[in-house]
Amino acid sequence: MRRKWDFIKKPAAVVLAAALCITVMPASVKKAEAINPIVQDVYTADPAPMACSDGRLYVYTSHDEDETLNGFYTMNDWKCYSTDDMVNWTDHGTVLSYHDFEWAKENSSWAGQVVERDGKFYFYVPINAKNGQTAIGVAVGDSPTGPFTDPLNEPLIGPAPNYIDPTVWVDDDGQAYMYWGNPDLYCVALNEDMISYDKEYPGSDKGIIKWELETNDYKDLESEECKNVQAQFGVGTRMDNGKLRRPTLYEEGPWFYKHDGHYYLVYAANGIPERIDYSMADSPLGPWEYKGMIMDDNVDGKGSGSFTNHPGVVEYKGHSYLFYHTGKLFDGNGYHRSVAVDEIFYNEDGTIDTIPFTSEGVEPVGSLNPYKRVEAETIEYSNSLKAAGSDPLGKYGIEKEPCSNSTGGVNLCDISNDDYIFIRNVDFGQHGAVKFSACTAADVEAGAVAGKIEVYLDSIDGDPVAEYDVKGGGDADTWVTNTIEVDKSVVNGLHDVYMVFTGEEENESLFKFDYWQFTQYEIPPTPAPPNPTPSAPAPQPPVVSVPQPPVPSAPPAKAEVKAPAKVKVTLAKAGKRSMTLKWKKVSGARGYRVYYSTNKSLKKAVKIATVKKTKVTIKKLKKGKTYYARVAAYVYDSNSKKLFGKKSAVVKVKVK
Ligand code: FUB
Repeated sequence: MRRKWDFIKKPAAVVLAAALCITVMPASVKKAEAINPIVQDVYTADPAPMACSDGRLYVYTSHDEDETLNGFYTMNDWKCYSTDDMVNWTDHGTVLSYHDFEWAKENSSWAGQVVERDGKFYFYVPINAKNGQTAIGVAVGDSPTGPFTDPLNEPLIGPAPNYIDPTVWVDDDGQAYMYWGNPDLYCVALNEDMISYDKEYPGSDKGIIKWELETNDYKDLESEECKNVQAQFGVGTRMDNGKLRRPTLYEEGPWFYKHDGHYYLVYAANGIPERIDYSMADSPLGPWEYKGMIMDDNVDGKGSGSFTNHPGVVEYKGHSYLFYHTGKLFDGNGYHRSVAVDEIFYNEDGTIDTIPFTSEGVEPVGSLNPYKRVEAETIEYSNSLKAAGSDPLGKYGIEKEPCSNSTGGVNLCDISNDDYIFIRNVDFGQHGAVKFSACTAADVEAGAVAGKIEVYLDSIDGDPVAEYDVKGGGDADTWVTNTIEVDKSVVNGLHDVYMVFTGEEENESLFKFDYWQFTQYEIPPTPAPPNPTPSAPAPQPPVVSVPQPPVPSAPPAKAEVKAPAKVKVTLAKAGKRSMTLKWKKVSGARGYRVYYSTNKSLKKAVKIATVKKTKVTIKKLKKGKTYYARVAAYVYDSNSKKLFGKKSAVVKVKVK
């Protein structure tokens, strides 16, 4: 049967087509296949990433409601998503709302940020007080996903005009600072409790340090003070009603952090439409030095689709990322924004290269372990969300809801025939999987089949590797977990996984899906060698029976796996901000790891790329820089861990 998604190809094909500038698919399909925007079922804005001590990267977002009221931001809560590979994102649902602040009003839940300190999570948000003025509140939680509660029962600061967009950084000496504001910029030094600030901070006005950035503050644009703020935040020309309103470029949405000894303030800049600019300083309170643009509002003649932008910068697994928002999701615009991510690069002096907004997003920095419980809401994309852009009636396919299962979180719901989810880079290991389990709920009689989950590897063409019958438990909220067998000779190695849901054509709510898990094949213990041939029996003393403790069984013997041979690189060629490497195939290799850096000895700032083929093109490199690279092959050892062979000789490429 031809399915409604038969024409969709693998994301790799889309990326390749995009790279070759070949238009092979309708734009809507390309959107569905790309990993930017990273959230595709609701509109999200103002991303605030946090690399958590639990090893995951969390991104907190504000939320543009589907229905925009009074032609203005309609925003009532904040959402949270996490990943540990940068491509598969787990949805943690709504983690904070204006209801959590008794003193606050609806429709003003704007750009927040979460900061971890001493095992607690502090969620700083701008929100209007009941009198309608902006204010900054703080809520505290014991886990990155909350619950968060307001310990103050009043704003941390404000209400006052234009108190929006707080950003917090805890410096190396333990002193935390919070910047905020549009169009003026403010900062306070937070106390150690993170929910109050030092009202007597030297040089402040009752604790507040202010950078005056509006024209009104400077009758004389040639004044020392005006020139001083322009040196810190650039020379701006934003006009309103024919009058210059901003003599600087700073607009709003500051993101404050430290990297490699330099302090950074990255912010929305240059009026409307906003781009992203940055300033640097040697100390947390400046003076700042304006450094330029990081992301334009227009790339190749195409706008981002949103008149605002909002940065969030984070270091994760050896990479630096810029989170931002665009209007690129289906039906997107300035009040229907969507969070995206691209990698950013620092030059040796700490300055940051300009990057475009992309639809490809970033490369994976890890693989997904299918032998641990995986939430069904952990996906790279689905054919049935807003991103697919194929829903003329405005009823998007798969939805998510708070999960009624005892484990909480969210689950997938409103699943209909031929909807699918896509999970990238799933590592089944060398020995493979023998079982597949899923936890679902369906509003059918106990034991009756409500639909199927078909699991495909790498492509939805061909045969599924698992066909799981979703059975009911009697009502829509009785959760049922079943297990089926799968063939380990097929389900092994690294794959992208499609889970396709099938069932009655007309039913728009076949079942709900909470989580899934595979079971790994366990190598059976090697049988003990036979006893040596007994020699002639010696005379024996009388037998006395003594109770013996049970003998512990020996751990299963593991077959020894040899490391693969050294790689020989045959081509190292420069491209425009890219380099292409080719090497000879190594017998038995399951994949290759490429190590590259601008550091000659390949000891510092080394990045890696893991590939299956004997060729790679590494993109987004620094223009004009010389890169050094080496390649190693790997196999899987008996514990399904990668076992690397010797690295190739170092090759050198000067990027164009
Ligand atoms: O999301 C509402 C406002 O738009 C934010 O607070 C600003 O940073 C801009 O993104």
